[in-house]
Amino acid sequence: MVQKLDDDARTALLTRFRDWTHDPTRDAITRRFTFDDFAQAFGFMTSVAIIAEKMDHHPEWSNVYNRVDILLTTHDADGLSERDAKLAEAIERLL
Ligand code: HBI
Repeated sequence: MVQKLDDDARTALLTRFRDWTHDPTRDAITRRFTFDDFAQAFGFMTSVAIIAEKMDHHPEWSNVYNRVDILLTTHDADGLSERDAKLAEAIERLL
């Protein structure tokens, strides 16, 4: 069973992922990605989708033209877990 991060681990995650915003109501991290056009945005989403499937950990996200808004949280833990850090790390590597 995946465990929710304790306060120290959460602080460390929020420090590491400075470009993401903590959503305390969901205990999640969110970030907006903006691309040159829809094709670039959708290509990014395709890459993230493949990574998410491999990790069996999936984002909550929305896309409007060249913008992709991603929210990461672990439903099974009802908050942030190490899986969210791993997926955020993998997403940042795509940039
Ligand atoms: N993705 N964000 C997120 N949180 C989960 O708890 C989660 C998931 N993807 C798949 C998954 N859990 C499976 O392990 C469970 O649906 C069985």
